[in-house]
Amino acid sequence: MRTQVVVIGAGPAGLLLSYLLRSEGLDVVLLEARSREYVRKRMRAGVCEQPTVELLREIGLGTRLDAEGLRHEGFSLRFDGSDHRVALTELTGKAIMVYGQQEIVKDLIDAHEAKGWPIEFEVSGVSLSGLDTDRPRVDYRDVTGVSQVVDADVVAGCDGFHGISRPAVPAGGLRAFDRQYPFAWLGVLAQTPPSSEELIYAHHERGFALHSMRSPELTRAYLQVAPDEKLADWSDDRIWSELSLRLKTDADFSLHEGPLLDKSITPMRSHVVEPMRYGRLFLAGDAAHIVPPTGAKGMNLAVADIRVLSRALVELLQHNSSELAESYSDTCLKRVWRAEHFSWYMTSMLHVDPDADVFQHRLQLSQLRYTASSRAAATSLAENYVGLPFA
Ligand code: FAS
Ligand code: PHB
Repeated sequence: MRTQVVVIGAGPAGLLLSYLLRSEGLDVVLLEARSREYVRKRMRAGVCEQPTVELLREIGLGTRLDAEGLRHEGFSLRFDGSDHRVALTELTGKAIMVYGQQEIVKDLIDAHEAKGWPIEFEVSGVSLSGLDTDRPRVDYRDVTGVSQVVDADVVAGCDGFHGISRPAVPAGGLRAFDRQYPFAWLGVLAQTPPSSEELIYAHHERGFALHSMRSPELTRAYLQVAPDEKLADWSDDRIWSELSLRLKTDADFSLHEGPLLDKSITPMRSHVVEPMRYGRLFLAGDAAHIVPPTGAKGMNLAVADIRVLSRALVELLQHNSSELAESYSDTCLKRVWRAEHFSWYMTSMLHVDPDADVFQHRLQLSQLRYTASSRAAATSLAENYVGLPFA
Protein backbone atom coordinates (compact mmCIF):
# COMPACT_ATOMS: atom_id res chain seq x y z
CA MET A 1 0.00 0.00 0.00
CA ARG A 2 1.22 3.56 -0.71
CA THR A 3 0.06 6.76 1.01
CA GLN A 4 1.28 10.24 1.87
CA VAL A 5 0.88 10.21 5.68
CA VAL A 6 0.46 7.31 8.10
CA VAL A 7 -0.97 8.56 11.42
CA ILE A 8 -0.37 6.24 14.36
CA GLY A 9 -3.05 6.66 17.03
CA ALA A 10 -6.66 7.90 16.98
CA GLY A 11 -6.72 10.01 20.13
CA PRO A 12 -7.33 13.77 19.87
CA ALA A 13 -3.96 14.33 18.16
CA GLY A 14 -4.22 11.60 15.52
CA LEU A 15 -7.88 12.16 14.75
CA LEU A 16 -7.47 15.92 14.40
CA LEU A 17 -4.38 15.54 12.18
CA SER A 18 -6.12 13.00 9.95
CA TYR A 19 -9.18 15.28 9.69
CA LEU A 20 -7.13 18.39 8.83
CA LEU A 21 -4.90 16.63 6.27
CA ARG A 22 -7.76 14.81 4.55
CA SER A 23 -9.71 18.10 4.45
CA GLU A 24 -6.80 19.44 2.38
CA GLY A 25 -6.94 16.43 0.05
CA LEU A 26 -3.95 14.54 1.37
CA ASP A 27 -3.85 10.74 1.39
CA VAL A 28 -3.90 9.43 4.97
CA VAL A 29 -3.88 6.02 6.67
CA LEU A 30 -5.00 6.29 10.31
CA LEU A 31 -4.13 3.33 12.54
CA GLU A 32 -5.58 2.77 16.04
CA ALA A 33 -4.78 -0.12 18.36
CA ARG A 34 -7.98 -0.07 20.40
CA SER A 35 -11.58 -0.64 19.35
CA ARG A 36 -13.87 2.12 18.10
CA GLU A 37 -16.06 1.70 21.18
CA TYR A 38 -13.13 1.86 23.61
CA VAL A 39 -11.72 5.01 22.02
CA ARG A 40 -15.11 6.74 22.03
CA LYS A 41 -15.69 5.92 25.70
CA ARG A 42 -12.19 6.57 27.15
CA MET A 43 -12.53 9.36 29.71
CA ARG A 44 -9.69 11.84 30.07
CA ALA A 45 -9.40 15.60 29.86
CA GLY A 46 -12.25 17.92 30.65
CA VAL A 47 -11.18 21.51 29.94
CA CYS A 48 -10.79 23.12 26.49
CA GLU A 49 -8.72 26.27 26.21
CA GLN A 50 -10.24 29.10 24.15
CA PRO A 51 -7.76 28.58 21.24
CA THR A 52 -8.82 24.90 21.12
CA VAL A 53 -12.50 25.86 21.02
CA GLU A 54 -11.88 28.46 18.31
CA LEU A 55 -9.96 25.97 16.17
CA LEU A 56 -12.68 23.32 16.46
CA ARG A 57 -15.33 25.88 15.48
CA GLU A 58 -13.19 27.04 12.52
CA ILE A 59 -13.04 23.52 11.08
CA GLY A 60 -16.76 22.89 11.53
CA LEU A 61 -16.54 20.79 14.69
CA GLY A 62 -18.04 23.29 17.11
CA THR A 63 -21.76 22.50 16.83
CA ARG A 64 -22.13 19.94 19.64
CA LEU A 65 -19.37 21.64 21.62
CA ASP A 66 -21.33 24.92 21.63
CA ALA A 67 -24.62 23.12 22.33
CA GLU A 68 -23.41 20.84 25.15
CA GLY A 69 -20.16 22.41 26.37
CA LEU A 70 -20.20 24.46 29.56
CA ARG A 71 -18.60 27.92 29.16
CA HIS A 72 -16.76 28.90 32.34
CA GLU A 73 -15.55 32.43 33.13
CA GLY A 74 -13.68 31.58 36.33
CA PHE A 75 -12.73 28.94 38.86
CA SER A 76 -11.95 28.90 42.59
CA LEU A 77 -8.76 28.28 44.49
CA ARG A 78 -9.95 26.88 47.83
CA PHE A 79 -7.51 27.21 50.72
CA ASP A 80 -7.40 28.64 54.27
CA GLY A 81 -11.04 27.46 54.57
CA SER A 82 -12.42 29.79 51.91
CA ASP A 83 -12.78 30.33 48.16
CA HIS A 84 -10.67 32.73 46.09
CA ARG A 85 -12.11 33.10 42.59
CA VAL A 86 -9.80 33.51 39.61
CA ALA A 87 -11.99 35.64 37.33
CA LEU A 88 -10.66 34.31 34.00
CA THR A 89 -12.84 36.36 31.67
CA GLU A 90 -12.64 39.62 33.64
CA LEU A 91 -8.84 39.27 33.72
CA THR A 92 -8.21 38.05 30.15
CA GLY A 93 -11.38 38.57 28.11
CA LYS A 94 -11.35 34.83 27.40
CA ALA A 95 -13.09 31.76 28.83
CA ILE A 96 -12.68 27.96 28.95
CA MET A 97 -15.17 25.35 27.82
CA VAL A 98 -15.82 22.26 29.92
CA TYR A 99 -16.39 19.59 27.23
CA GLY A 100 -14.95 16.13 27.80
CA GLN A 101 -12.09 14.91 25.63
CA GLN A 102 -14.13 11.85 24.75
CA GLU A 103 -16.79 14.17 23.25
CA ILE A 104 -14.17 15.74 20.98
CA VAL A 105 -12.99 12.27 20.01
CA LYS A 106 -16.58 11.22 19.22
CA ASP A 107 -17.09 14.37 17.11
CA LEU A 108 -13.89 13.68 15.17
CA ILE A 109 -14.74 10.01 14.59
CA ASP A 110 -18.26 10.96 13.49
CA ALA A 111 -16.81 13.58 11.12
CA HIS A 112 -14.47 10.96 9.58
CA GLU A 113 -17.33 8.52 9.08
CA ALA A 114 -19.60 11.19 7.61
CA LYS A 115 -16.94 11.90 4.97
CA GLY A 116 -16.10 8.23 4.38
CA TRP A 117 -12.56 8.64 5.72
CA PRO A 118 -11.56 5.23 7.15
CA ILE A 119 -10.02 4.72 10.59
CA GLU A 120 -8.39 1.31 11.01
CA PHE A 121 -9.29 0.26 14.57
CA GLU A 122 -7.88 -2.74 16.44
CA VAL A 123 -4.64 -2.93 14.51
CA SER A 124 -1.65 -4.68 16.09
CA GLY A 125 2.06 -5.21 15.60
CA VAL A 126 2.68 -1.71 14.27
CA SER A 127 6.35 -1.20 13.48
CA LEU A 128 8.21 1.62 11.74
CA SER A 129 11.28 1.50 9.53
CA GLY A 130 13.12 3.74 7.10
CA LEU A 131 12.34 6.83 9.19
CA ASP A 132 15.64 8.42 8.12
CA THR A 133 14.80 7.97 4.42
CA ASP A 134 12.26 9.80 2.27
CA ARG A 135 10.16 6.62 2.06
CA PRO A 136 9.38 5.42 5.63
CA ARG A 137 7.57 2.12 5.98
CA VAL A 138 4.87 1.00 8.41
CA ASP A 139 4.15 -2.70 9.00
CA TYR A 140 1.07 -3.79 10.93
CA ARG A 141 -1.66 -6.41 11.21
CA ASP A 142 -5.18 -5.23 10.46
CA VAL A 143 -8.25 -6.07 12.52
CA THR A 144 -8.55 -9.44 10.73
CA GLY A 145 -4.92 -10.26 11.56
CA VAL A 146 -3.72 -9.88 7.97
CA SER A 147 -0.26 -8.32 7.66
CA GLN A 148 -0.14 -5.01 5.86
CA VAL A 149 2.75 -2.83 4.65
CA VAL A 150 2.41 0.89 3.92
CA ASP A 151 5.05 2.96 2.16
CA ALA A 152 4.55 6.63 3.11
CA ASP A 153 6.08 10.06 2.67
CA VAL A 154 5.64 10.85 6.38
CA VAL A 155 4.71 9.07 9.63
CA ALA A 156 2.94 11.03 12.39
CA GLY A 157 3.46 9.51 15.85
CA CYS A 158 0.23 10.39 17.67
CA ASP A 159 0.17 7.21 19.73
CA GLY A 160 0.47 8.71 23.20
CA PHE A 161 3.04 8.22 25.93
CA HIS A 162 2.98 4.43 25.75
CA GLY A 163 2.96 4.15 21.97
CA ILE A 164 5.62 2.71 19.62
CA SER A 165 6.57 5.87 17.72
CA ARG A 166 8.91 7.56 20.20
CA PRO A 167 10.73 4.27 20.99
CA ALA A 168 11.20 3.73 17.22
CA VAL A 169 13.75 6.56 17.20
CA PRO A 170 17.29 5.13 17.46
CA ALA A 171 19.28 5.86 20.63
CA GLY A 172 20.73 9.35 20.48
CA GLY A 173 18.00 10.58 18.12
CA LEU A 174 16.03 12.27 20.86
CA ARG A 175 16.77 13.83 24.25
CA ALA A 176 14.21 13.18 27.02
CA PHE A 177 13.45 15.41 30.01
CA ASP A 178 11.45 13.78 32.80
CA ARG A 179 10.08 14.56 36.25
CA GLN A 180 7.87 12.17 38.20
CA TYR A 181 5.79 13.49 41.10
CA PRO A 182 5.39 11.78 44.51
CA PHE A 183 1.62 11.53 44.07
CA ALA A 184 -1.11 10.50 41.60
CA TRP A 185 -4.74 11.47 40.93
CA LEU A 186 -7.66 9.24 41.79
CA GLY A 187 -10.41 10.38 39.40
CA VAL A 188 -14.13 9.62 39.62
CA LEU A 189 -17.17 10.29 37.47
CA ALA A 190 -20.33 10.52 39.58
CA GLN A 191 -24.01 10.47 38.59
CA THR A 192 -24.84 13.56 40.64
CA PRO A 193 -25.24 17.26 39.83
CA PRO A 194 -22.08 19.30 40.38
CA SER A 195 -21.86 20.87 43.83
CA SER A 196 -20.52 24.11 42.36
CA GLU A 197 -21.10 25.90 39.07
CA GLU A 198 -17.36 26.37 38.53
CA LEU A 199 -14.26 24.25 39.06
CA ILE A 200 -12.74 24.18 42.55
CA TYR A 201 -9.01 23.52 42.99
CA ALA A 202 -8.61 22.79 46.71
CA HIS A 203 -5.34 22.92 48.64
CA HIS A 204 -5.74 20.95 51.87
CA GLU A 205 -3.30 19.52 54.43
CA ARG A 206 -4.65 16.03 53.65
CA GLY A 207 -3.95 16.54 49.94
CA PHE A 208 -5.21 18.24 46.79
CA ALA A 209 -8.79 17.82 45.54
CA LEU A 210 -10.44 19.04 42.34
CA HIS A 211 -14.17 19.42 41.79
CA SER A 212 -15.09 19.51 38.11
CA MET A 213 -17.99 18.36 35.98
CA ARG A 214 -19.06 16.97 32.59
CA SER A 215 -22.70 18.14 32.48
CA PRO A 216 -25.44 19.49 34.82
CA GLU A 217 -25.99 15.85 35.81
CA LEU A 218 -22.41 14.57 36.02
CA THR A 219 -19.69 15.48 38.52
CA ARG A 220 -16.00 14.80 37.77
CA ALA A 221 -13.70 14.92 40.80
CA TYR A 222 -10.11 14.05 41.68
CA LEU A 223 -8.14 13.32 44.85
CA GLN A 224 -4.39 13.44 45.31
CA VAL A 225 -3.26 9.96 46.38
CA ALA A 226 0.06 8.16 46.80
CA PRO A 227 1.71 7.15 43.51
CA ASP A 228 1.36 3.45 44.33
CA GLU A 229 -2.24 3.75 45.54
CA LYS A 230 -4.54 0.80 44.79
CA LEU A 231 -8.04 1.55 43.49
CA ALA A 232 -9.30 -1.48 45.44
CA ASP A 233 -8.46 0.37 48.67
CA TRP A 234 -10.88 3.16 47.82
CA SER A 235 -14.55 2.34 48.39
CA ASP A 236 -17.15 4.80 47.15
CA ASP A 237 -17.79 5.86 50.75
CA ARG A 238 -14.10 6.48 51.40
CA ILE A 239 -13.83 8.59 48.24
CA TRP A 240 -16.84 10.73 49.11
CA SER A 241 -15.67 11.11 52.71
CA GLU A 242 -12.18 12.25 51.62
CA LEU A 243 -13.56 14.62 48.98
CA SER A 244 -15.89 16.10 51.57
CA LEU A 245 -13.03 16.65 54.05
CA ARG A 246 -10.75 18.29 51.50
CA LEU A 247 -13.45 20.47 49.91
CA LYS A 248 -14.85 21.70 53.23
CA THR A 249 -14.98 25.49 53.72
CA ASP A 250 -16.08 27.83 56.47
CA ALA A 251 -18.93 28.89 54.16
CA ASP A 252 -21.92 26.64 53.49
CA PHE A 253 -20.76 24.10 50.90
CA SER A 254 -22.32 20.68 50.65
CA LEU A 255 -20.94 18.00 48.36
CA HIS A 256 -23.63 16.21 46.34
CA GLU A 257 -22.83 12.49 46.53
CA GLY A 258 -24.07 9.87 44.09
CA PRO A 259 -23.25 6.60 42.32
CA LEU A 260 -19.71 6.44 40.90
CA LEU A 261 -19.75 5.52 37.20
CA ASP A 262 -15.98 5.46 36.68
CA LYS A 263 -12.86 5.34 38.86
CA SER A 264 -9.21 5.52 37.76
CA ILE A 265 -5.76 6.39 39.05
CA THR A 266 -3.47 8.52 36.86
CA PRO A 267 0.23 8.89 37.63
CA MET A 268 1.64 12.41 37.54
CA ARG A 269 4.66 13.24 35.46
CA SER A 270 6.25 15.91 33.29
CA HIS A 271 8.01 14.64 30.18
CA VAL A 272 9.32 16.24 27.00
CA VAL A 273 11.38 14.86 24.12
CA GLU A 274 13.50 17.11 21.93
CA PRO A 275 13.31 17.37 19.03
CA MET A 276 9.72 16.27 18.31
CA ARG A 277 10.92 14.81 15.01
CA TYR A 278 13.29 12.19 13.59
CA GLY A 279 13.69 12.19 9.82
CA ARG A 280 10.21 11.59 8.36
CA LEU A 281 8.68 10.77 11.79
CA PHE A 282 6.89 13.69 13.45
CA LEU A 283 5.80 13.25 17.10
CA ALA A 284 2.74 15.10 18.43
CA GLY A 285 0.67 15.19 21.62
CA ASP A 286 1.42 12.77 24.45
CA ALA A 287 3.84 10.86 22.19
CA ALA A 288 6.11 13.90 22.56
CA HIS A 289 5.22 15.37 25.95
CA ILE A 290 3.26 14.77 29.14
CA VAL A 291 2.08 17.33 31.68
CA PRO A 292 0.51 16.78 35.11
CA PRO A 293 -3.24 17.44 34.50
CA THR A 294 -3.45 20.20 37.17
CA GLY A 295 -3.19 22.89 34.51
CA ALA A 296 -5.67 21.15 32.14
CA LYS A 297 -3.08 21.39 29.33
CA GLY A 298 -2.55 17.84 28.01
CA MET A 299 -5.20 17.63 25.34
CA ASN A 300 -4.89 21.34 24.49
CA LEU A 301 -1.17 20.94 23.83
CA ALA A 302 -1.93 18.05 21.49
CA VAL A 303 -4.31 20.29 19.54
CA ALA A 304 -1.69 23.03 19.34
CA ASP A 305 0.93 20.58 18.00
CA ILE A 306 -1.46 19.35 15.33
CA ARG A 307 -2.33 22.86 14.20
CA VAL A 308 1.39 23.38 13.43
CA LEU A 309 2.01 19.88 12.03
CA SER A 310 -0.99 19.87 9.68
CA ARG A 311 0.14 23.14 8.06
CA ALA A 312 3.72 21.88 7.83
CA LEU A 313 2.72 18.63 6.10
CA VAL A 314 0.39 20.36 3.63
CA GLU A 315 3.27 22.71 2.68
CA LEU A 316 5.71 19.78 2.44
CA LEU A 317 3.56 17.31 0.53
CA GLN A 318 1.40 19.59 -1.60
CA HIS A 319 3.71 22.52 -2.24
CA ASN A 320 7.10 20.83 -1.83
CA SER A 321 8.13 23.44 0.73
CA SER A 322 9.94 22.10 3.81
CA GLU A 323 10.29 25.35 5.78
CA LEU A 324 7.40 24.73 8.21
CA ALA A 325 8.38 21.07 8.62
CA GLU A 326 11.94 22.09 9.47
CA SER A 327 10.68 24.49 12.17
CA TYR A 328 7.89 22.20 13.44
CA SER A 329 9.70 21.02 16.58
CA ASP A 330 11.07 24.42 17.60
CA THR A 331 7.68 26.06 17.04
CA CYS A 332 5.83 23.47 19.17
CA LEU A 333 8.43 23.28 21.93
CA LYS A 334 8.01 26.97 22.80
CA ARG A 335 4.36 26.30 23.75
CA VAL A 336 5.19 22.88 25.22
CA TRP A 337 7.72 24.27 27.69
CA ARG A 338 5.37 27.13 28.65
CA ALA A 339 2.65 24.55 29.39
CA GLU A 340 5.16 22.33 31.21
CA HIS A 341 6.11 25.20 33.48
CA PHE A 342 2.49 26.25 34.08
CA SER A 343 1.43 22.67 34.85
CA TRP A 344 4.38 22.24 37.23
CA TYR A 345 3.54 25.60 38.87
CA MET A 346 -0.14 24.68 39.41
CA THR A 347 0.84 21.20 40.64
CA SER A 348 3.50 22.50 43.05
CA MET A 349 1.21 25.24 44.40
CA LEU A 350 -1.73 22.94 45.10
CA HIS A 351 -0.46 19.48 46.04
CA VAL A 352 0.96 18.33 49.38
CA ASP A 353 4.50 17.08 48.73
CA PRO A 354 5.08 14.26 51.22
CA ASP A 355 8.81 15.09 51.21
CA ALA A 356 8.33 18.83 51.75
CA ASP A 357 9.43 20.56 54.94
CA VAL A 358 7.53 23.31 56.77
CA PHE A 359 9.49 25.96 54.85
CA GLN A 360 8.17 24.64 51.52
CA HIS A 361 4.65 24.44 52.93
CA ARG A 362 4.86 28.11 53.97
CA LEU A 363 6.10 29.06 50.50
CA GLN A 364 3.14 27.22 48.95
CA LEU A 365 0.60 29.07 51.12
CA SER A 366 2.31 32.36 50.39
CA GLN A 367 2.03 31.69 46.63
CA LEU A 368 -1.68 30.88 46.99
CA ARG A 369 -2.36 33.99 49.10
CA TYR A 370 -0.40 36.20 46.70
CA THR A 371 -2.27 34.77 43.69
CA ALA A 372 -5.58 35.40 45.46
CA SER A 373 -4.73 38.98 46.41
CA SER A 374 -2.73 40.31 43.45
CA ARG A 375 -4.45 41.13 40.15
CA ALA A 376 -1.09 40.81 38.41
CA ALA A 377 -0.48 37.33 39.81
CA ALA A 378 -4.05 36.22 39.09
CA THR A 379 -3.81 37.60 35.54
CA SER A 380 -0.63 35.64 34.90
CA LEU A 381 -2.31 32.43 36.05
CA ALA A 382 -5.50 33.22 34.11
CA GLU A 383 -3.80 33.93 30.77
CA ASN A 384 -1.99 30.60 30.93
CA TYR A 385 -5.12 28.73 32.00
CA VAL A 386 -7.43 30.07 29.24
CA GLY A 387 -4.72 29.36 26.66
CA LEU A 388 -2.06 31.63 25.21
CA PRO A 389 -2.56 32.61 21.55
CA PHE A 390 -1.31 30.05 19.02
CA ALA A 391 2.08 30.82 17.44
P1 FAS B 1 -3.77 9.74 23.48
O1 FAS B 1 -3.02 8.91 24.49
O2 FAS B 1 -5.07 10.33 23.86
O3 FAS B 1 -4.06 8.86 22.17
C1 FAS B 1 -3.10 7.96 21.66
C2 FAS B 1 -3.83 6.90 20.86
O4 FAS B 1 -2.87 6.05 20.26
C3 FAS B 1 -4.71 6.03 21.75
O5 FAS B 1 -6.00 5.92 21.21
C4 FAS B 1 -3.99 4.68 21.75
O6 FAS B 1 -4.88 3.58 21.82
C5 FAS B 1 -3.29 4.71 20.39
N1 FAS B 1 -2.11 3.85 20.30
C6 FAS B 1 -1.17 3.65 21.24
N2 FAS B 1 -0.23 2.78 20.77
C7 FAS B 1 -0.59 2.45 19.49
C8 FAS B 1 -0.06 1.62 18.49
N3 FAS B 1 1.06 0.94 18.71
N4 FAS B 1 -0.71 1.51 17.32
C9 FAS B 1 -1.85 2.21 17.08
N5 FAS B 1 -2.44 3.02 18.00
C10 FAS B 1 -1.80 3.14 19.19
N6 FAS B 1 -5.28 16.01 30.20
C11 FAS B 1 -5.97 17.07 30.66
O7 FAS B 1 -5.82 18.16 30.13
N7 FAS B 1 -6.83 16.91 31.75
C12 FAS B 1 -7.03 15.69 32.35
O8 FAS B 1 -7.80 15.58 33.29
C13 FAS B 1 -6.36 14.56 31.86
N8 FAS B 1 -6.58 13.32 32.40
C14 FAS B 1 -5.88 12.24 31.90
C15 FAS B 1 -6.09 10.94 32.41
C16 FAS B 1 -5.37 9.85 31.92
C17 FAS B 1 -5.61 8.45 32.48
C18 FAS B 1 -4.42 10.04 30.90
C19 FAS B 1 -3.61 8.86 30.38
C20 FAS B 1 -4.23 11.30 30.36
C21 FAS B 1 -4.96 12.41 30.85
N9 FAS B 1 -4.80 13.70 30.32
C22 FAS B 1 -5.48 14.78 30.78
C23 FAS B 1 -3.94 13.93 29.24
C24 FAS B 1 -4.68 13.53 27.99
O9 FAS B 1 -5.84 14.28 27.87
C25 FAS B 1 -3.73 13.67 26.85
O10 FAS B 1 -3.06 14.91 26.89
C26 FAS B 1 -4.41 13.50 25.52
O11 FAS B 1 -5.08 12.27 25.54
C27 FAS B 1 -3.33 13.56 24.43
O12 FAS B 1 -3.89 13.12 23.26
P2 FAS B 1 -3.03 12.23 22.25
O13 FAS B 1 -1.70 12.84 22.08
O14 FAS B 1 -3.91 12.02 21.08
O15 FAS B 1 -2.75 10.84 23.00
C1 PHB C 1 -11.50 17.53 34.32
O1 PHB C 1 -12.64 18.02 34.36
O2 PHB C 1 -11.30 16.34 33.96
C2 PHB C 1 -10.31 18.39 34.66
C3 PHB C 1 -10.47 19.74 34.86
C4 PHB C 1 -9.37 20.53 35.17
C5 PHB C 1 -8.12 19.94 35.30
C6 PHB C 1 -7.97 18.56 35.10
C7 PHB C 1 -9.05 17.78 34.78
O3 PHB C 1 -7.05 20.70 35.63
